[in-house]
Amino acid sequence: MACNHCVVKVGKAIASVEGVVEVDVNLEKREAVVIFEESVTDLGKIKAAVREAGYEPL
Ligand SMILES: [Cu+2]
Repeated sequence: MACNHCVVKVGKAIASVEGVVEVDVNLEKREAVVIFEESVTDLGKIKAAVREAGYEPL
């Protein structure tokens, strides 16, 4: 992630995952805080969405 455009893209990708309640992508820390319903989705699906958007989740 290099700029605010990336932040928006990653944020949208994560937000589009079913079960995600809230997402906050931080450019400086290079991290995303995601609140999601564990009965609906999991970290693997969220990371897959980030990968699909063209970014490599840590
Ligand atoms: Cu960018």
